[in-house]
Amino acid sequence: MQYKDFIDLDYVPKKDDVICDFFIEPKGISVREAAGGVAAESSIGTWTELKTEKSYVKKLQARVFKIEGNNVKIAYPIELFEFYNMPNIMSSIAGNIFGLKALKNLRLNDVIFPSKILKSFKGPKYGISGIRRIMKVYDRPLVGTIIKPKLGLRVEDHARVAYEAWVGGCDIVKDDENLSSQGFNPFKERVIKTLQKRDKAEKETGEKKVYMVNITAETKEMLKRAEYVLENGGEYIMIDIIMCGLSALQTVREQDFNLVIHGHRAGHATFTKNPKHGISMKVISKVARIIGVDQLHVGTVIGKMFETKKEVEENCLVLKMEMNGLNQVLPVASGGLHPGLVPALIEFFGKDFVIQAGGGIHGHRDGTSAGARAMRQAVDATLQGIALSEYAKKHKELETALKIWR
Ligand code: RUB
Ligand code: CA
Repeated sequence: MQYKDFIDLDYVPKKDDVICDFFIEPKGISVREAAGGVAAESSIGTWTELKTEKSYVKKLQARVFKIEGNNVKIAYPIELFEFYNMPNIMSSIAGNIFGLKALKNLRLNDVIFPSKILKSFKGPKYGISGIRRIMKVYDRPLVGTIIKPKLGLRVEDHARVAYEAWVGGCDIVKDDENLSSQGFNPFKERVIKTLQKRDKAEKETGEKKVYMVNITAETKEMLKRAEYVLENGGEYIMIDIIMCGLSALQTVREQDFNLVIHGHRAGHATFTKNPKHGISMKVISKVARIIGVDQLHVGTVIGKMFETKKEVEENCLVLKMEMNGLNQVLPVASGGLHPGLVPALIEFFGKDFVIQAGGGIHGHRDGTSAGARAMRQAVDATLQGIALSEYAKKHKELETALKIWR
């Protein structure tokens, strides 16, 4: 078969097909031929005709069924994939094709997975409703912080900063993505001491508090760390899902631990940032949900990260839309956030999300507790429909925050 044989604009996709939306910019060939090349190289074809081809193999070909400008839709027969094997699926639809010389740019913008594939994965164990049950918070966004400085704090200081954040009003305290078990802050000691502070903060505030421990490591080590968190009374783990990989995430989810999984996406922008090339965060969000994260970073619209409003909207949509009964994933807004941005965040995200701020809490002039208080005040004001500047007149932490960050 040649590349052109993979084009069938009359084809009507079957309900079990995997459907991919690509943006294709060819180099030296037509979009049509390039599209055929993508379909071929991601299914049963290659650059030349083959003597080993059989008629039963041809039945498994992918088909380009729509070309609109540079946007191309390709349908893949479900038999091409092993169910419950996301690396296998992604190696086909997001694999070798990205390296083809005849393509200047290629971007996988969306994938529709048929229900047979969706059903084969576990999906989120807790999701939005499970997290709300654990937190006993139903009517407002959750407020979280990342301990800063992100690296370098010793265990005692790390635990103390966590405590200050909790008593100030944070629901969630999390490790940063690059803190694992360094000499200055070993994992086990950190878990014990920080969870002790969580207990103290819970007693003092009467609120549920959680510590999201970064277990990112080699896969077997990650499992040990997850067990350690569980044994010591933790409810949450965090995984750098891009760097650990889909398979590692699946291995952790597979254990069915009673632990909420927070997906950090450090590194995603290596392939999500260029709008013409790579894989969209929408696809990553879907895949992470299917495998089973409970919450995931999705961008902020207004913070320090690059994503457009449309991208963040799509990320949230695929985390929440009906998908074969999979639980909904809680979106996490993070990156450059501070109290002054809360009204815009709530307007965009609604109530079901985490407002997660590092610098925007620990950078408060009066310290972490004051920063956390300012954040909770901003949430309270916004939900009561009161302008922050007005609320700040009687809430000094918010007043200070609004002066620091404009
Ligand atoms: C934010 C932070 C997170 C980023 C990740 O810290 O540490 O790792 O949000 O980016 P700060 P994204 O609040 O000090 O900016 O959420 O886009 O994946
Ligand atoms: Ca970080």
